[in-house]
Amino acid sequence: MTELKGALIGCGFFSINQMHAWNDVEGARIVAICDRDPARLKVVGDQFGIDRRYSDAEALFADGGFDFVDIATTVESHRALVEMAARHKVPAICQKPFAKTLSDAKIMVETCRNAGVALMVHENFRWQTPIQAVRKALEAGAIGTPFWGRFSFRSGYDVFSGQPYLAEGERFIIEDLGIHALDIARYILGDVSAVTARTTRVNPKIKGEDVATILLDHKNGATSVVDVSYATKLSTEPFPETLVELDGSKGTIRLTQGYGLKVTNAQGTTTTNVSPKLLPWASRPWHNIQESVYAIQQHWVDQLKRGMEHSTSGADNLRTFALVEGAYESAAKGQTIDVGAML
Ligand code: NAD
Ligand code: 89Y
Repeated sequence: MTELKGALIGCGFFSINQMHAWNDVEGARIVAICDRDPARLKVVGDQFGIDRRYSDAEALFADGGFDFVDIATTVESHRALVEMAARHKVPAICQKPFAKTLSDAKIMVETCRNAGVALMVHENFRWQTPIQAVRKALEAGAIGTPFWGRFSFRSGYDVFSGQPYLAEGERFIIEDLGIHALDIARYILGDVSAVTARTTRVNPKIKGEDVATILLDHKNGATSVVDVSYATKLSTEPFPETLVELDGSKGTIRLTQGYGLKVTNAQGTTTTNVSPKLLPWASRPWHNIQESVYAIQQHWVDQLKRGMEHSTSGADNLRTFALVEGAYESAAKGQTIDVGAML
């Protein structure tokens, strides 16, 4: 099998996971890295034995010699880097949040489409083993037709020590974390026609909202609640688990804290342990996220080789990103937002 060569831009906090995962992925390897911060470039270059190092993305693309680019920077640079990739006809993965605004995101999708290059958003939470298990149970018909769901991420984990920028933005939890839970809601219950949200900030040391409660009207008639909080102190810290509740015409699914999957229907109740694997380079409690990084990157390679669209393609992610923008607009106006009108 031909091995794809990749370049990674952005050697920060989360890129370490992506670099480890690239080592494990079959059919691809990273041949060049880029970061405008020389200290970070050196740390990642030395740790992963990458000799081709760039402080400027234009210089990286000008030299070329890679089949795809993995953009692992924070959101401010995403549009410029995706457009740069398109200009150089290089397929691109872009970290979440995809863009600062939905209109930027639409332009990025259009630019890559016009350039004929694949674009995938690194929206990895749907690739988590427990979320995949929920989807499989649903697809197997275990609870009939779902009519209600809850996708819940409530935590008191200190995310600010590893990612200090999260304390500084006007927007926080919906854009950073709620985006994943909203994507899972779409992945499990399908696309959304309307969104209603309420937000608040509990932690006085941060700028943005750290609690959000979002009501989704799904196009298939189901209703779901996406509730996220980084102000919730529990006896056993659940970070970074998304808990799921689904009620269907023939039964219920509960994904509970500690990675238990409980399916109840006419046959009774089965409980399965759907814990993620602890990959050799991973560490608890991040292993759930880390395993999904490996899964999405393997998916990138597999689909790119087949010439097929990715599960979280740029086009797909517009429909998740619209929920982020819709939730902020709803919270600001105290109104329900028509999602279809945004797309
Ligand atoms: P970070 O600030 O630690 O790292 C970003 C790096 O990008 C920095 O080293 C910075 O110098 C570099 N950079 C920024 N703009 C650049 C440019 N134009 N050219 C070259 N280098 C540039 O941020 P992080 O915590 O690693 O987060 C990166 C992204 O990953 C964010 O968008 C964040 O939301 C996302 N993230 C995703 C997950 C997930 O599970 N998918 C988890 C954590 C973070
Ligand atoms: O940035 C966030 C993400 O994408 O997953 C968890 C996180 O690291 C902190 O909320």
